[in-house]
Amino acid sequence: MEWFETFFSQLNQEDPAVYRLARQEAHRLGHTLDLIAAESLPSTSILLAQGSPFAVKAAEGYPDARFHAGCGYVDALETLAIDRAKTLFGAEHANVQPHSGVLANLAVYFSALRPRDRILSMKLSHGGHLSHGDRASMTGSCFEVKHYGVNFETERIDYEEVEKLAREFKPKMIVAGASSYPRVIDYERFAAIARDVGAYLMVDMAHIAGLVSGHAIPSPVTVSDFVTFTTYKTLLGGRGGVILCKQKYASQVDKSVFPGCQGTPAINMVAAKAVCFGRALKGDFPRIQKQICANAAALGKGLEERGYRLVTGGTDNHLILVDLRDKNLSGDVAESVLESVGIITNRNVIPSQGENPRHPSGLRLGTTALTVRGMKETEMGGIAELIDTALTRHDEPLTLKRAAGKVTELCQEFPVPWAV
Ligand code: DSN
Repeated sequence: MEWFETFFSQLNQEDPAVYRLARQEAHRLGHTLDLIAAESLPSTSILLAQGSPFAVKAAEGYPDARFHAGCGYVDALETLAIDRAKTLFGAEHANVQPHSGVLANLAVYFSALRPRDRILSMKLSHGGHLSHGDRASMTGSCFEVKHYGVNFETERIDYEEVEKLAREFKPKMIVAGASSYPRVIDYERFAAIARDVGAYLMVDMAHIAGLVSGHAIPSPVTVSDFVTFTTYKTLLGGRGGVILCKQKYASQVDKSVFPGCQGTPAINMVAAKAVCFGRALKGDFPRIQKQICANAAALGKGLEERGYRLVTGGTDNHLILVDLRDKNLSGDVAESVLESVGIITNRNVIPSQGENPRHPSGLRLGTTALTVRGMKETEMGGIAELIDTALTRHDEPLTLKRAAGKVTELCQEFPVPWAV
């Protein structure tokens, strides 16, 4: 692509070391199959928006209330991004400035809670997220946190346990949302529990925001006090976080983002968010989102047919969690065998393994990036076969070489438009 070559040639003149790495990364992206559930494949317009003149501007504050001059176009851009986010999700208020999902979560906590207040959230090892009060995150040291988890038999959220814990612990905020949970979450049930104990409900829909916007799965927006998400996963945008909330919390949320948690926003990322929401408001977006789910289901079915056990027995969204214990393989070995043939995945804990196992026994697979490349159920069947071949015959160099060749063929048939 012409713009990409111009970018590379400028970079090469200025900084050959960074140029070489950027070119290698673009080549890696174009010649591997990305099954990381937290990634997608941004369009050329998203990449260009991130590198646009908006990268220059310091713009502390909000539209029409900035601490720097020269913000006329920036104000119009941020207002456009906010309006599009509100329309897309049917939200009363949106803040598009958070640099990341973690910062969006922090800003919500500090907008509604005081240090040491209580949070009830999903356990990391059951599919939650570090920023939901895990010990390793500062969210775990600022607040008093208790975790709920999944039922070991169904491997689904145990709403009765959530209810019981909420009544005993009396949290000020309940957090719903996960990063490796393959099932739809019952937001109405969470909202009822939160109402019952007088807690705020915050939903972190980072992984599934695209699916929600495309009506492929239910939305948490109307029943929650606060919703956070990132734009670079199923929403197919660039990096960065967003907060949605009821109008009555708008001012406290805005103050918590700036000046509470951040300084000047990254206006180039706000530009990419505007482009991302504009794309998601177009007619064919729901079709892509439904295909992401259909592909995840097809990939799961292909693996089940080859004897793999899926956590919860399947998926409602963009990801599957494969339990490798029957296969006598750890997730880290599986991850590196698959990488050696060009299939990029990540190891993950299986809920019943308990906290911090030395070798996670699961593999988390997501279908967003492959779907954006145009792959459908047939290709998912082929990829399930490739995964199985690589994992079961990982000590046969020739078999791995043949599998890598098939990955290359698939990459050529479904190219990444801007990769080299
Ligand atoms: N939340 C992390 C993940 O799910 O992998 C990164 O975005």
